[in-house]
Amino acid sequence: MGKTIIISNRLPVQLQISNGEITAIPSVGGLATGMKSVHSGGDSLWIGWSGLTDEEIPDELAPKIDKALKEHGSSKVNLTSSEVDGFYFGFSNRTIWPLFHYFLEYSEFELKNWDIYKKVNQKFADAILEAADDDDTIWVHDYQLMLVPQMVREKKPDISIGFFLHIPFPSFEIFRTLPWREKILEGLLGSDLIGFHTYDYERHFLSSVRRLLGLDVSFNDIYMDDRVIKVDSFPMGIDYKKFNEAAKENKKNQPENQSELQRRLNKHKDADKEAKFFLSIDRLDYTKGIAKRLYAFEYFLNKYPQYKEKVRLIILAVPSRSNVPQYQLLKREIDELVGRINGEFSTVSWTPIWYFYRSMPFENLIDLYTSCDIAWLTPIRDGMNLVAKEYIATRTDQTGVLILSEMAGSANEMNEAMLVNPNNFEQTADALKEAITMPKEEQRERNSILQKRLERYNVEKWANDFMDSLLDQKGKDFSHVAR
Ligand code: GDG
Repeated sequence: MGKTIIISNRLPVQLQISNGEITAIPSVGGLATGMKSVHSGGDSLWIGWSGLTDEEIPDELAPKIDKALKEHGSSKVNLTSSEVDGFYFGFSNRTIWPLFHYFLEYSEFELKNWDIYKKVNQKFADAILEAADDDDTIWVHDYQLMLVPQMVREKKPDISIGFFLHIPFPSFEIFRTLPWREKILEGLLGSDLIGFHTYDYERHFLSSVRRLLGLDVSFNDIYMDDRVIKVDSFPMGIDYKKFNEAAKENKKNQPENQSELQRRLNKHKDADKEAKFFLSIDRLDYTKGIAKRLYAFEYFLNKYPQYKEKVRLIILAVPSRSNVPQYQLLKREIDELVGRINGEFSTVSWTPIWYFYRSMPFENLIDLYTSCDIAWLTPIRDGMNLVAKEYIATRTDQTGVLILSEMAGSANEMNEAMLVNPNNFEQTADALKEAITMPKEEQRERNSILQKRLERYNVEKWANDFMDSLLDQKGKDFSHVAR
């Protein structure tokens, strides 16, 4: 068996240039962690964009960068700033991202961006072809690279290719509006295995394949020429141990070792034992429903005024894609809403919303998870939502309430959470009240079930299941099924 090649838009390392020297710092994100079991040792390679455009890399530093990346088992695809604009900010984030999250009205169908998307996907495919041997296994990640599987298949017909989509696959009625819908499907069908977070996304994809390409689909197998492509769901997990152990350490922290944030949170809790903290953490993205959550919070305070001065909503909104206009508009809307609600309800001793627009270090994330009584995560549409899983993993005494949107992929595996429709303010306000008053015993009952599930189906298991399924698919003899 050959090596494993992982391909994603971004590499799992961050490059830092200082005084002509390069440092490559491994990322701590979910994907990088999850792939550890696959991307370790000498027999794997990760191909992706470094985050620096060609214009940002001085010629004399290019070899140093390649060397630094090689030490992390990585190799970069070079992109110019206009390619990043058309491929990443353009087609990926202004066409596919909104469309696949059902924001049809935000989706732009620009021929120019589609052309750049194709060109950049070819760059990624070429980088794979340059590095790959016939017995290698290729794992392509996410919506930025949907044409890559077919581009590789054309040149290496027998190589093993898997693809995983981290965002929803929309229903046929939405997907059919894309002018390049057949091309996207054909691109994906270069794979041997196509994975989604949920069974619903899998069904939507199969339905589009059947209706747009007229291919034969039987159960979760697609018959195409002399190939059989398997489609399956692999709900992504988290590094449960990492979050759980970080929370245990956090609890042990003496005041002198605590972060400023943790000290402040504790001070407020000590001052009023009845007070409750609601927690909202997302990238600042219109799919995450942050503005709706703020309206629902206002509705809650009006409907249940007895909780004024008793509850506090902590919002961590992580800056994201801030040069895409929809994101700039959303930022303004959220800034205004927070200002308006705080202006309307604040008293001399109470500010209802604490709003952080930034990315926080991991330790502070754990401070928030462990200190907040209720996690309120209600995306309008979300492929999975790992924050919901991380919150539960940090609840070492098993208390805490998770209010989760039905529209998050994770809701499928987290039935013991309080599931709500983010558009239903009445239901959400009632859920908040129920969460505040939920007996600790009930919280523990719900969370112990969730924790067991998350610990078992962790991110390493997710990656291994996908790889096993891909190897299994490759090992099958399909010569008799050619149709
Ligand atoms: C996409 C899909 C799918 C957040 N703020 C900070 C921080 N985070 C970390 C969280 C979590 C991750 O970022 C966010 O993951 P999500 O799954 O919630 O959301 P997306 O970024 O939209 O991810 C999503 C995912 O891919 C995986 O397939 O679940 O549906 O949209 O791990 O912990 N980390 C730090 N500081 C922060 O301020 N350190």
